[in-house]
Amino acid sequence: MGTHFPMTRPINDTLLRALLRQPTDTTPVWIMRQAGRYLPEYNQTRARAGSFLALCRNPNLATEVTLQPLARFPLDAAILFSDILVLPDAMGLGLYFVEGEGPKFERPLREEWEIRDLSAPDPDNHLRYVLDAVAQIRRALDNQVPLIGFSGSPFTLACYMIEGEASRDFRWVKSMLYGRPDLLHRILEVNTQAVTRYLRAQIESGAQAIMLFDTWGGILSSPAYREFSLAYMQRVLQELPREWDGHIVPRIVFTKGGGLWLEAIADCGCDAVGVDWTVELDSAKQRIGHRVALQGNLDPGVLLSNPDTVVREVARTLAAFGPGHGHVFNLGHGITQWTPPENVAALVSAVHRESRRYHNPG
Ligand code: 1CP
Repeated sequence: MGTHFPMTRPINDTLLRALLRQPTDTTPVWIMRQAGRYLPEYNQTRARAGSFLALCRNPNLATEVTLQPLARFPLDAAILFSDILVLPDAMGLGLYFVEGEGPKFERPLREEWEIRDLSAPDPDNHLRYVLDAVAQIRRALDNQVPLIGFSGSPFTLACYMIEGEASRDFRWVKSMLYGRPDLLHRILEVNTQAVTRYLRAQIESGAQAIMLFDTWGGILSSPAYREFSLAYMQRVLQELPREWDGHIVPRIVFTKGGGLWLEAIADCGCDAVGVDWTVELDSAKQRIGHRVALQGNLDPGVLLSNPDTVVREVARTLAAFGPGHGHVFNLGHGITQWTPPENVAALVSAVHRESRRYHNPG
């Protein structure tokens, strides 16, 4: 195991160092959904694949689109091209996409027997195409920058599995949470095991850092967040190997809308906490910066403006974190499909240029 990738560090390891709050010369930057519809070359490859799911299921094409943003911009990390919903798909829920409407499941979890029947898939078997993509991307990267693997959080996956599609009100999830919490806990148990196995398999295939996307934890009350989302992410992180191939595998946890709970999130076993743009980085740093790194948090809407504005907002974000290590620059959520690529170029170069001053000793 692990023999394909002997104990080498990427040539550019600023991401891994920043996640562990070690010194770097600049602030590393990557962008959530950096491979995606704002890039014409992505749309071309997706058209060649036939559909988004076909693209995810083809390791050659998944590798190609993973590398596309890195060919354009000097980003400090690659992120596996896939989707959080391929895991429930491997659990038999039947993922499909309706053009213009987003992801849906053929068999959402509504009946008690469906929930009792649910089980965690074997990633080596049912998610082989993802693991093959991870290994192939690592080979293609040739240790230039580290590769981030990811999964949805147990709770965020449960939201899609129960609603059967994107939701605004989460009526099925909330009615189960308050009416039959035992059933929701049963789903979360299975998801926890599924996510743990899936992330471990990604690490063993070559992922050098991992991220839990808890996109919907922020819809919960504070006590419900701890009970139904955070507790299960903590269990995933407890079960994952801390090191692989002689290197620590840093963990990022991102709860969108989790600004109220930063202290609790910082205690869940992660190395870095992702923050959205509603949080000020200076106050987040004061609250938890002595324990974990911070990742974020430019409003993706800034990228809909112009390069000068982007540079100004980048400088403001870097200044909010201020001097010192342990900041990974990112957006506060995924990049939108209407982003002009030249604004991304301005963002990446501004982060590298403007951040030097905050890393100089003395
Ligand atoms: O039409 C297309 O080409 C599909 C658009 C798309 C893309 C590019 C989807 C459908 N997923 C992705 C890729 C993706 N999804 C990545 C790739 C790696 C990267 O470059 O960053 C990642 C990390 C995700 C994760 C993901 N999928 C999340 C968590 C992060 C987040 O944005 O909050 C969620 C919630 C999803 C579900 C999903 N998949 C796709 C869509 C449009 C959605 C959102 C559905 C909704 O609105 O609820």
